[in-house]
Amino acid sequence: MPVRSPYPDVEIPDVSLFDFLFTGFGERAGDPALIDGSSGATITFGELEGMVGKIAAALAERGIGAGDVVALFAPNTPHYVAVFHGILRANAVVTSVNSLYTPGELAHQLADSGAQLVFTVSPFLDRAMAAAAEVGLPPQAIVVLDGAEGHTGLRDLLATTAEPPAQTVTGADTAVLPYSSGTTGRAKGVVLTHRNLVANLQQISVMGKVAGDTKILAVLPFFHIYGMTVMMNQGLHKRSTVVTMPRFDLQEFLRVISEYRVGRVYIAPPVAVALAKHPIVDQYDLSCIDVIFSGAAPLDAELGHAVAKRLGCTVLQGYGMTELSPVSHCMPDDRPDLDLNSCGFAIPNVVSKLVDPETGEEVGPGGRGELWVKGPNVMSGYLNNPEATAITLDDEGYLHTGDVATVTEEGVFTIVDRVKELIKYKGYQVPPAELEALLLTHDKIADAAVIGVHDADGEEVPKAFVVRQQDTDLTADEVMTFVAERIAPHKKVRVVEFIDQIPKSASGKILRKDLRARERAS
Ligand code: AYL
Repeated sequence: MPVRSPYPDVEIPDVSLFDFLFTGFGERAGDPALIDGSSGATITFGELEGMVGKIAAALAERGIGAGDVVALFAPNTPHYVAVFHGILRANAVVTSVNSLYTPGELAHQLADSGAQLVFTVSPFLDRAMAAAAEVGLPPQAIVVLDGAEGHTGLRDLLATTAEPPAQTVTGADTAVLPYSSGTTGRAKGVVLTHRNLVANLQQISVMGKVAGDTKILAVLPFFHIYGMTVMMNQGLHKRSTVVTMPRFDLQEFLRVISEYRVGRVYIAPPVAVALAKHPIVDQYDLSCIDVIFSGAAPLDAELGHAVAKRLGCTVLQGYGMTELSPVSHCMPDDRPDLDLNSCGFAIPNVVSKLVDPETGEEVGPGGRGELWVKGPNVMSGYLNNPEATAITLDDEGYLHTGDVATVTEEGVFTIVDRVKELIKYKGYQVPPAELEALLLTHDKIADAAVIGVHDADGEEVPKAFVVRQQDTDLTADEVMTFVAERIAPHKKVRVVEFIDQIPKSASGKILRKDLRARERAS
C-alpha cells in the first residue's frame, strides 16, 4: 500500500516563486533578510526587493526574457540571492552551477542548458571565460558581480532607471535547472517549475519551527538544491534572516554561528563529524544553536547524538533529491524522539511506496524496497532527455529514487542502501559514468568502472577499477592525477585497483553489483 504523509495536505498557490516570496513584506521590509557572514554587510527585505526589480529590469534591457536560461556561477553571498530572484523576475530560468567546476564541466552545463548569459565573480572569471569560449559565448555575456574590466558588473545593472518587465511566468513554467545525474549516466538538467519550488516550501513549512526571529546559516551552497530551497528560499518565505558563508571552513563556521547567534544550522554529515570531534568547537559559544539539520547523505545516529549532547541542541535528519525540489521526507522539529538513523515522515502532499527492485512487488513495514515518491515537488523531467525521464518517472507520477528504504508502521522511513550508480562524496554527487568516460580517454586505459567504497573514516569515496592497455605501465597515482586535473575536487578518484577485466552483462552494462561484492570480499 502506498504510504500517505501523516500530515494533512497543504494548499499550493498557483503563483510564481517571486510572487510567493516577495509579496507583503509589510512591517518586515526594514528587517535584515541576508547577512554576509564574512563582512557583516546586511540587506533588508525591502532592499532585496528593490535590487531584484532593478536586476530584472536591466536583464530585460539586455534582451533576457521568458524561457531564456541564465547561468549563476558564484559562491554564497547576499548578492547571489538578489541575482537569483532578479533572473526569475525577468521571466527567465536560472541554471545554478557548482562553484568548484572546471572550465570543461561548466562548458558542458552552459551548452546543455543553452545558457545565454553567465553571472560570476572575479575569482571565478578565468574559468568562466574559458568555458564561454568553448561554447561560443562572447566575453560580454559574462556579468562579473564584483566588477572586472570589460564586463558588466552588478553596480551597472543596479544603476538602471528602467522598470522591471511585466511578469509573465506561471506556476507551470520552468524556474531552475540544477544538474543531477539521477539514477544513471552523466549530470542532466533537472527541470523544476515555479510550482515545484513553491510546493516544497509550503510542504516543509509545517515540519520545522522556522520563524521571523530565526537565523539560518547558509554555508551549504545555494547552487545545490538543498541550499537553494531549504536555506535561501525557506529563509525568505519565513522572513527569517539568512547568514551566508562563501565556503566551509570550520573556524569561520563556528565564528559566524557564534557571532550572529545562529539558531538553525543545515549541514551534510561530514560537518557533524567535525562538530562531534574537533577540539576547537569548545572555544566558541554555540548556545544559540537550536536545531542542526542534516541531509544529502546518511547521518549516523550515534554521531548525531554526540553532536546533540556536545552542543545541547536538537539534531534532525531529512531526505531529499534534486529531482524532488528537494525534500520528500524529514523529521519534524517536535519529534526529536524519532530514531536519528531515520529521515522521518513523508512531508505533506507526498505519497511514497517501497518496491522490491528484483520483483517489482510493493513492500510493507519491515521490508526493504526502492523508495518511490509522488507529489507536487516532483520534477517535470530531465531537460531534453526523454529517455532518462522515462527511466525515472513512471506513468503514475512516481519518481524512482534509486534509494532503498524501510518504513515503520508509524510511517517513519530510513534509507538503508542505494541501487543507483550515484556516489556521494561529502554529500556532493559524483556520477560514475562521467568518471568512466573520462578514464577511457587516457591512452593507457583499456577499460574502467567506478563505484563508491567506504574509507577508514566511513566516508564514501569513488574507487576506479582500471584495466591497463596491453604492455603498458600505469600507476594508481598517474590515474588519480589524470582525473584530478580534469574535474572538480569532489569528483576525484580516491582509490584505484588494477583488474584484468571489468565484469559486464551480455549487453555490455557494467555489473557494479559484482564489483561491490568483490569489494566486500576483499
Ligand atoms: P542530491 N540519507 C541517505 N541518503 C541521502 C539522504 C539521507 N538523509 N539525503 C540524500 N541522500 C542521498 O540530488 C540519496 O542517495 O540531493 C539521494 O538520492 O544531491 C541523493 O542523496 C540525492 O542527492 C533535505 C534537504 C536532503 C536536502 C537534501 C539533499 C538533497 C540532495 C534533505 O531536507
